[in-house]
Amino acid sequence: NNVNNKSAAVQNCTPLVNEVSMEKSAVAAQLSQQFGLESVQPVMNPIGNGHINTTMLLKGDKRAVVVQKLNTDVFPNPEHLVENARAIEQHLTEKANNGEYRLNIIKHLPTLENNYLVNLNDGVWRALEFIGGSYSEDIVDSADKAQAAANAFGLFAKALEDFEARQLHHVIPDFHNLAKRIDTFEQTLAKDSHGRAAKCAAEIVFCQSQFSLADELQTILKSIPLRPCHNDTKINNMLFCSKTNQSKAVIDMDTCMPGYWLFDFGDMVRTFCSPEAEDSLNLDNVIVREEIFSAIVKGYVEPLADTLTEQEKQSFLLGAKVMPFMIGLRFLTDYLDGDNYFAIHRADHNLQRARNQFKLYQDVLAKEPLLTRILAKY
Ligand code: ADP
Ligand code: GN1
Ligand code: MG
Repeated sequence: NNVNNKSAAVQNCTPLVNEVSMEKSAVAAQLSQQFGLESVQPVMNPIGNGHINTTMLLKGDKRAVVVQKLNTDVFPNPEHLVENARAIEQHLTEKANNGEYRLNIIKHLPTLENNYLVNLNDGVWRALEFIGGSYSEDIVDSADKAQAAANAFGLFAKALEDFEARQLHHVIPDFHNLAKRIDTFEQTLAKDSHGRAAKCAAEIVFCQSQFSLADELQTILKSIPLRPCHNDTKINNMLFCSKTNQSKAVIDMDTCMPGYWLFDFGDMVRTFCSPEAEDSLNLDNVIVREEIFSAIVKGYVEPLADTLTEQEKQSFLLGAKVMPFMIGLRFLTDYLDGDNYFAIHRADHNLQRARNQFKLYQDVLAKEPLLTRILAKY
């Protein structure tokens, strides 16, 4: 299972994404046959840097598709995940047909027998249309690109404005419930099943000193509307066009659920603003770049201008604090728990990620007056 895959990956210091417990060529042949690629010798190689699923590009003689082995520890009900994503796909397609959505739409591909999931010995797989001429990035290198990516997430949110959020399954209940994340952290810390608490005493004390953020959040959430949300607006969940560097497609609909836009805004701040990757050890350089923050506000708010309530806009800064803190807390929890959730590629990887996210969170706090002024301008 995934847990074993992860420890093996760490021992050998090889990326988890390369790990497919069945012979890779056998998986490629079976998927190729099921999804009708009509290929004698399909080739399958990892793409992207996602932490959860195993994502591969499956190349046949005539066409290529993206295939993903779903992480069923994280998504115990893959049928629900696919139903959610397909409902959104269909809604976006209608919008695109009416000229109200201009981005590419990631479509699930059916098997020859018209199923969307394939059970192989090593797990559950699905196929997605491959968006060619595109690339994803883990670090944003210019304000223009930050604005383009934020605008894509804004267009996505706008297009889902009239989507009935209640029809979505709660694929991961309490995904952005900070109070629950804190409870889980405290329980994991009390167990300290891998004897790691002593190695991160300073991080534990720091995050415990910030728990009042959860109360602040609970209060604000009472004043803003529940919306259909993406819930994972990290920069590598947006594909850029290779030719124009403009936004091409919002991807990774796995966590689309009812939620609050402050989280989608906050996750962009978390993943666009720092010039360092989420797991960088160069903590001095893990900072909020103000010009990138401005670009996110501009890009995201523009498509939502008619819809966004004043309270919602005011809640965005809290989102910018909550997301780095909450993801840092989740990384630290997973570290204490023995790395069962996020794919890791080296020892202490989750601890390093947690330190990085807490540093970013501290820089958001330090720059709060400035960031508030930037938000107020739009
Ligand atoms: P995860 O759930 O593991 O984050 P994603 O769906 O985000 O998986 O995919 C991981 C990476 O694979 C993306 O960041 C992107 O680089 C690439 N990718 C995923 N889907 C597509 C697609 N349909 N077309 C092109 N590239 C894709
Ligand atoms: C995971 O799947 P991916 O890599 O896009 C995680 C997000 C975290 C992110 C941290 C289902 O996102 O919640 O913010 O890692 N997804 C899930 O990088 O837990
Ligand atoms: Mg992803």
